[in-house]
Amino acid sequence: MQRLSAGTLPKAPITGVQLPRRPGRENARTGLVHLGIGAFHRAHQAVYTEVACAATGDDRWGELAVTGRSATVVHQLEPQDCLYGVLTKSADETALRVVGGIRRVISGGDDAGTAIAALADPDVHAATLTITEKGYPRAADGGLALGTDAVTADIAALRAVLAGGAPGARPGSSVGVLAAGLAARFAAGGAPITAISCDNLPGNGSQLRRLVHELADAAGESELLAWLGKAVAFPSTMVDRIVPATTDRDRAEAAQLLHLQDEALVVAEPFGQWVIEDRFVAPRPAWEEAGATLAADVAPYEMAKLRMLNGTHSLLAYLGALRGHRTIAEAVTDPELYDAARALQRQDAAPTLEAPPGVDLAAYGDQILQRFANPHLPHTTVQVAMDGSQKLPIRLLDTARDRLRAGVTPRLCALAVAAWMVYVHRGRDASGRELPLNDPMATLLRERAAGPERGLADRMLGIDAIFDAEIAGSDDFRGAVRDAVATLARRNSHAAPQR
Ligand code: NAI
Ligand code: CS2
Repeated sequence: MQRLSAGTLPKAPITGVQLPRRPGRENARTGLVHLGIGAFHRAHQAVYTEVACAATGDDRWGELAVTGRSATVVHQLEPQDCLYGVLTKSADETALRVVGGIRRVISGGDDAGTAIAALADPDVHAATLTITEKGYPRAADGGLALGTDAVTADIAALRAVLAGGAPGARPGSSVGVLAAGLAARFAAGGAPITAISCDNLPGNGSQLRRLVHELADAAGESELLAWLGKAVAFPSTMVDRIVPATTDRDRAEAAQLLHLQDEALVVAEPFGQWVIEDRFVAPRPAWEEAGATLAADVAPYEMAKLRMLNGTHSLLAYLGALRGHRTIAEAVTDPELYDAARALQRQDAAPTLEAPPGVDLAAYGDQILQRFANPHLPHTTVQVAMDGSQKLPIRLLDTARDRLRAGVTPRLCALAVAAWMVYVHRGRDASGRELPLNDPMATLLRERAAGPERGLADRMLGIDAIFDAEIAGSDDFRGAVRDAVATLARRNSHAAPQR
């Protein structure tokens, strides 16, 4: 079967497939840079841009897509002239849309210079990022992780750009690539630009702004720092669409519809939501034409989503994986786990939230559980389980802290945390199937998890990069986690030995 490309696209069937509708794809100017071209961006922001440009005829928004480090997506997209499909799957629909907004894809490692030059281009008015929670070089207090190799390289690269771009000074992180690009933009005249984090972080725009500003400050570049404060906006966003890693089965299904092989396919649920803080200093695509919400305050949307959806996702991922459920859909249709998930939403998360305008939190939570149950979306428990050291503080411990301050013990948060600890400790599910530990802190986690299950909670709660003094110092929370670990141990007592 031929591969999808600009040359073969005309051979695609005209029914059953939505083809790129934006005018003059071949001559669209590059107006956007995306850092972290993964599955989610292709199924979310890039689709909003595609629909917005088709609706308005605006041809300013071609995109330069930059990977984190891996060149895999480069090899998937480049031979396809950066065309790819989004396969939407649910009980009610299977639909394939071919997206044509990416004009070029490069590796953020080898081609950082190209990304930096693009960010300096006055025709580029916005940058978006989906670099994962671990892509932000933060210290425990949320500030810049000064002294790390990545940040040291970021500072050197930023200085090199301002000194005329010494060769070889490659940034150490994607935030460093952004900062070096902004420095190049400043040096080239300083046209305003908006940098938009689309990662699952609370106050993601403010966090990105803080890191970029602290990089300029650490480099001693006071004029750049002053310019950043005036000419670069960092709006926060809430982003939502379940986009699992693509499987070969997905690719085969899409090939049946497209009659072409698409190695860059992404798969997603029908639901999508994008709430963007209306804080822009430069032009942008008319994303609201595609259903995005521009809001003065994104926080209520962000917190509701991170705590009601992502926190519940993690609870289901760890409890489900330990029980041998391969997918989130299997886990959430397990009655006991469904009840635990709903209780986490209603007893722990919802009381900490200000409902976004017009949102009934109970109904919002039920809709989330229905979305999780989509049997056509192979979202695996182990994929959601990855990077727990980065995710738990955001989606469970912030909730727990608020409940403790209200004088309530967050038992479901404690259960989710305990399930994560047992997941790390056992490394196998009830049937002995290995549970992979994919986490930037894996070495430390394995060290702390080693040893008898008794004492596991105390050993893991001692990791201060994850559990701050308030959480670790709470006897109520510690007791609840210990009890939950003991309960899980009794449940899985027949399971394979620890990792
Ligand atoms: P992915 O694995 O397909 O892509 C991740 C991207 O981030 C890749 O370009 C990778 O090169 C880059 N990356 C990974 N580690 C990095 C690091 N340490 N520094 C810089 N770049 C790094 O993952 P996907 O599905 O695209 O998700 C990415 C992020 O999008 C998530 O972490 C989350 O913050 C956000 N998101 C994902 C959703 C989903 O359902 N997949 C939904 C909502 C938000
Ligand atoms: C998931 C998220 O992998 C995970 O951690 O919880 O990627 C989730 O699918 C999205 O946030 C849904 O919008």
